[in-house]
Amino acid sequence: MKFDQLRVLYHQSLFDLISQSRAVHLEHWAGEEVQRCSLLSIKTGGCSEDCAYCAQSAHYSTGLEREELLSIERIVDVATRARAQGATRFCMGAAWRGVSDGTEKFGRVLEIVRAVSRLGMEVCVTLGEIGPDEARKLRAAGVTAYNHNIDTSPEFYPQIVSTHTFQDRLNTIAAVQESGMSVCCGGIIGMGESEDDRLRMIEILSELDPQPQSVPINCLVPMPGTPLADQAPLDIFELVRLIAVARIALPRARVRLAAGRTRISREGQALCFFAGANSIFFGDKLLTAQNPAADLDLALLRELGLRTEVGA
Ligand code: SAM
Ligand code: DTB
Ligand code: SF4
Repeated sequence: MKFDQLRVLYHQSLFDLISQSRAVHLEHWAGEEVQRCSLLSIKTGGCSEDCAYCAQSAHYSTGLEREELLSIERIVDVATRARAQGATRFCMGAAWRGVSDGTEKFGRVLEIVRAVSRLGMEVCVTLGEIGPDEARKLRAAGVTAYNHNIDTSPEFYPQIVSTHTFQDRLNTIAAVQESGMSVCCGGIIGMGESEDDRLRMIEILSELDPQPQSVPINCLVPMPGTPLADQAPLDIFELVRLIAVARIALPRARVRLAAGRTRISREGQALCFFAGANSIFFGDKLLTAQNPAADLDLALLRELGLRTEVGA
């Protein structure tokens, strides 16, 4: 969908907007169903990139302890527990600029993927920049989805990252699309970008061909030591409006209410689900930041009459 259309949608009265997005949602999805994804940082900190929001960048002193790539045993153990708690998608993140075929670390990642994919969940990885060879091999090893966010508009991107470009992000996404893995691509809001920047981001996501199958909307978690540590929290209605517009522009995508839920009230989250969000990260931790406690999330979903796919 084009920017001008998105702007008209976004600036309607809130109730008109969410009525419309709810109708689109119900055409394509079971309205009461929410997917639970579990996240694990398999390689933490020390990243060469300077993404201004990220606790894992080596450019900032964030107090985060750097860790090497976790062992297969450890990862399979965490994934098995996540499955037992009801997660149907397991996402592994690595603090790398990217990864290349032929390196030892890529070989280890492939082994990890083979082991985790035997557990029967959707397997998602987010390893930074990759090309067609890496994408093909990851898919063959059992990856179902690759997460690579455009994060914001192309116009605002240079204010957030200087060590790689928006076009670099698009190139990786193209390689993933070509490989046949599904694409998980979204962004972050609350970094100081304008509402128009957010709509430009939705425009670009919705114009990808094919559209991404999964769209995480992260609210900035201000990490101490990063340049964005003091950003004010986002207005809840701006978030709800963006989710509604994302639902309308990307009707078949899972729209994930991703990072930052600890600062959103139960009522706010309820509005996000009504507006079209149908997936969350589940479990007490994101990659390095806190997520709401699993029992609180289960209680919230239960009270709202929302159903998770498997388990509870
Ligand atoms: N290094 C890889 C990359 O940049 O693609 C994968 C990991 S990176 C941490 C994955 C995504 O997490 C980022 O693209 C960003 O959208 C999100 N993220 C990271 N730090 C965040 C924060 N403090 N608040 C909200 N989202 C964040
Ligand atoms: C995504 O869009 N959000 C997740 C996942 N993809 C990898 C990561 C959120 C990270 C939040 C900050 C942290 O835990 O350090
Ligand atoms: Fe590195 Fe990814 Fe964090 Fe950027 S977002 S600093 S690439 S881990």
